[in-house]
Amino acid sequence: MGMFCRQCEQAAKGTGCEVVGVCGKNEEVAALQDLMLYGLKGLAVYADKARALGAKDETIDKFLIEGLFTTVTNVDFDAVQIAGKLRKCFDEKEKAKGLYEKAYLAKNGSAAPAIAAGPATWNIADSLPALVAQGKEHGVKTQHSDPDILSAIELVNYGLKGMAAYTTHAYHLGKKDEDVFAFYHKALAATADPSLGLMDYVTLSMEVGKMNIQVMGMLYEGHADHYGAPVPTKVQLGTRKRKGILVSGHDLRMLEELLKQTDGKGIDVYTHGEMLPAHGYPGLKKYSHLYANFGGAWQDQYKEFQNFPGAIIFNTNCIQRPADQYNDRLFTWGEVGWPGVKHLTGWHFDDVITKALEAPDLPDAPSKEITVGFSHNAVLGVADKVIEAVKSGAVKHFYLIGGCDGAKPGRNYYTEFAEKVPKDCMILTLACGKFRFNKEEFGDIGGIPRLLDVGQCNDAYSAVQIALALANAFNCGVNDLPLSFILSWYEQKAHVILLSLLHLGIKNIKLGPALPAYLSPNVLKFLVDNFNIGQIGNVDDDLKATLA
Ligand code: FSO
Ligand code: SF4
Repeated sequence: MGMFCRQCEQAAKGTGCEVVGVCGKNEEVAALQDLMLYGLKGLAVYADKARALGAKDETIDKFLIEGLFTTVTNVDFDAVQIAGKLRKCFDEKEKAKGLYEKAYLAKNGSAAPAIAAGPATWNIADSLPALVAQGKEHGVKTQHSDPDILSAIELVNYGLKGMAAYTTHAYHLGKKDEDVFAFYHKALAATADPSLGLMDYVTLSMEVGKMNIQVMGMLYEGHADHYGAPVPTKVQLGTRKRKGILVSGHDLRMLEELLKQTDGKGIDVYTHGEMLPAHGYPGLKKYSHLYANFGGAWQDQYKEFQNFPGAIIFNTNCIQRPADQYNDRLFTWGEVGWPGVKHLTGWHFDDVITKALEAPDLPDAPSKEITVGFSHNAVLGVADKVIEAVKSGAVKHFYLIGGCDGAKPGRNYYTEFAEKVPKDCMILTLACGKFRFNKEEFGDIGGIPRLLDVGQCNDAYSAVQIALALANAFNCGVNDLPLSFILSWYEQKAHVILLSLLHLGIKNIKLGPALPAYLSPNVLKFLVDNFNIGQIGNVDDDLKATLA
């Protein structure tokens, strides 16, 4: 019995969760998620071979991505729901096998050679306990006996998982790409190829980072095509006395559909966590009932949602075990699941709307306003001013203080760092880590706010565009800019963004609060030797080092 998972920053004792996940994942769900990854590898092996012969099927491509997303931290905790997805996984794997065999026969005039071992041969068990038992045979450590190679395989696995979340959001906005689908198949199939070695996987992990830049770019364009590029926008915090629905997650398309369906119904829609940047998009903020942002980062939901009497819906991570006080007002959607919580599929939100109308009004408690919407379009719109401010010495340094939040006390580092950044320096921020300091006053430099909220974690794409534009303007490399990356990480999306930054050659990143448990000493040494990546330490010392 037992489980082993070390895919997120919360990994117990800094090594891995072995009894129950710190996230709340039990061993049954852990085993089913391991089996999902195993089954998807089998699917990828066949889909990759089929594609090489010119045969493909978008339902297979799409399922692989949704299946990976299911296994991301704080997404799906519902064993029955995952078991259903496993059955679909098996069917899609068999479909990919059929595609491959048919294409092979057509090309060669003979039957395809059978694959005798590995995940391609997986046969689905017929009950939930049997699926769990199967999953236990395919745990994390079974992927390789060499700890360094296992570590490098995990770099790839978790990168693909994180990228899958972004690919799913982009897909919802009509953005998809043949090269991206093909890459998933190639990369995931490679993780099950016993002929590959350490550097093959390290190199592949950098390719995942590269592909993720393309995917984040697709997502950025999907958002901009549908809703216009974000613009600096003041966002109300708190609640007002009307009915309300709180939306948590990252999926803006889902929010848009809900806004359309609640229009004129006397319901306000609130953003939570990573939905905050929605307020900066012209095509979303035009809905006057997209009223405010409520609460802080994901790890505070258990307490904060008890003070939100309306309906609540999660469209992606990070969900936690709900309190009894709001369990019956809570809904999950997309890949998210929690046992006993009503799950919605498709694009109709009648159940949420009915629940919100039945629920009492929210308290009349509006608080302050904050500003969001500083994507690269907005920042580069004032590029002349920014460049001039750097040249004149009015701006000495830029800090990207971004990434995910979490429950560990060491995360106060990021608040303290932001507060101690000298007044002649600017702060770019993104993702949910900013909730630790985004309600503070940072002032401005020559009319440009010192704290610029670039957006969601995937808007790391925008932050990269800002960095590249600055490097271009100053005719230097990104590493030569007065720019430091102070990153907090939590789950696999943050991991894949890190891979993207490393692919771009960005050095001296400070990462915390802890380094990933899945980095073996030798893989970590590779990252330190090549990128001088380091763990956060003491704020004063780290700050001093960036300004040296
Ligand atoms: Fe945070 Fe959760 Fe956006 Fe993550 S809400 S922790 S890395 O899902 O994706 O920043
Ligand atoms: Fe532990 Fe994180 Fe895995 Fe959950 S996802 S079991 S907290 S390592």
